[in-house]
Amino acid sequence: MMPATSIPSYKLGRSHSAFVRANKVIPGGVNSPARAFGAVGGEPPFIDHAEGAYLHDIDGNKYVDYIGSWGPMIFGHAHPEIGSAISKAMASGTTFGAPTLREVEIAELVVESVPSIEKVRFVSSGTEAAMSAVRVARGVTGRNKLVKMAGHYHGHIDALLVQAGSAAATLGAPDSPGVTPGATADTVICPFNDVEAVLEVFRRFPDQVAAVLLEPVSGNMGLVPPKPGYLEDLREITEKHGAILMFDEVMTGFRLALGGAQERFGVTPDLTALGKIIGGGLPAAAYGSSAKVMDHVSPAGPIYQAGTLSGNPLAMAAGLATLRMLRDHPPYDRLEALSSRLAEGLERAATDAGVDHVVQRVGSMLTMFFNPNPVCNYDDAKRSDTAMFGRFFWEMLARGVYLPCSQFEAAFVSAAHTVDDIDHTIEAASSALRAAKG
Ligand code: KE4
Repeated sequence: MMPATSIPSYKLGRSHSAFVRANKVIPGGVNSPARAFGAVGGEPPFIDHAEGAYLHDIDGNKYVDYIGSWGPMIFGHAHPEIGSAISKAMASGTTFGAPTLREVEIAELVVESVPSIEKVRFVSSGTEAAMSAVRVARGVTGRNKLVKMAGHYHGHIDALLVQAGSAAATLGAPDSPGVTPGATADTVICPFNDVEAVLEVFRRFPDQVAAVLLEPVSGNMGLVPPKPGYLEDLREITEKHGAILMFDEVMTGFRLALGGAQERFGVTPDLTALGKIIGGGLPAAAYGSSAKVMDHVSPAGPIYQAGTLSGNPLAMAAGLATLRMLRDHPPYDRLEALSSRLAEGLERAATDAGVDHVVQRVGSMLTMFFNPNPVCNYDDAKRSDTAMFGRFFWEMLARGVYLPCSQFEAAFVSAAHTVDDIDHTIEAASSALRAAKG
């Protein structure tokens, strides 16, 4: 049941009926598990419409939105420039199954913006981008082993749906029915921020590691930054062993800087996966690397990858409008100011409420862990008080603030948020923390 909240006016009547109806025809009532509130209990509001920094549900509740569709909405919802780009593209048709100039224009912008990319291939989801990039890494190195970090998520790819073992570096075991032991046999799991564990993998599997794959800044275990020097060490180790360093920047790309985490931290990987923001709110993602590596990809080379709606004209229009705004009117200083104000405010509110917490932030991505200690990896994150998070989440929702519905997700600030929105959020947190603490 939904935890009690102290706001009587808050109701989810129509959303409840919608959820019951949805469960009859859609597994779990949602088209992606992250939306189902499994981590916080209760049932999700059904959204009617959104604009700027705000979501409106079908019961008339309004929320300051910190999900931003899990990252894409860096300029907020229903941005007029993006909307008109989509409408204009729509008037010319929605998909052709043939190349268009707009795909070239956005590809040129990606190449211009992302340090590791000289050539890029568009696909339709972050999963597809990461899956294709893994195939390229294995194809160009002729090696099979893949190093993945515990707590990192790269989409629902069989080879990457693996459980994290307890030892420093463990061979992956399937983390979902339907994933075969063979699919994960070549995946090795390491703790994030642990260079020694990665060195151990190269000692155990000499000349067998195709790639080290990671979120350069973790968003999928909550916000966990790389320790100073960690990314640089991985760059050096992979260079030395002829392995590919692959950054999954589906979440951090174009968000932490125009050139993503690799620009912000000054570490250039060999392969990059992109998604979310690159589609401007429509389904688009991409993967890219040097021209030498990417010319191994079909039809230029033998590594096969394809997609009916890859480079879809509407998604390219939305993405191109978004990336051009990011390049021509960069919002990063604004995002930094708003996000640091929010992080400091949450920190003060939790300290005043006497709640164990740590607020971790990089740019406009942040998480308040209900944890007395800094969170440096997945084992640390799992020691957080997730029950407290669930109560806090619902108290905030009832106060008109929509946080990511899991302790193990990052919140996103958009350029559409205002100082008033941030201050409202901090004020709501002050009372929500006391209510949740009990
Ligand atoms: P998609 O296939 O969902 O477009 O992207 C998968 C993916 C790949 N890499 C990273 C770093 C990601 O964060 C994601 C997807 N992120 C989740 C939220 N943590 C999407 C939400 C959902 O699954 O509904």
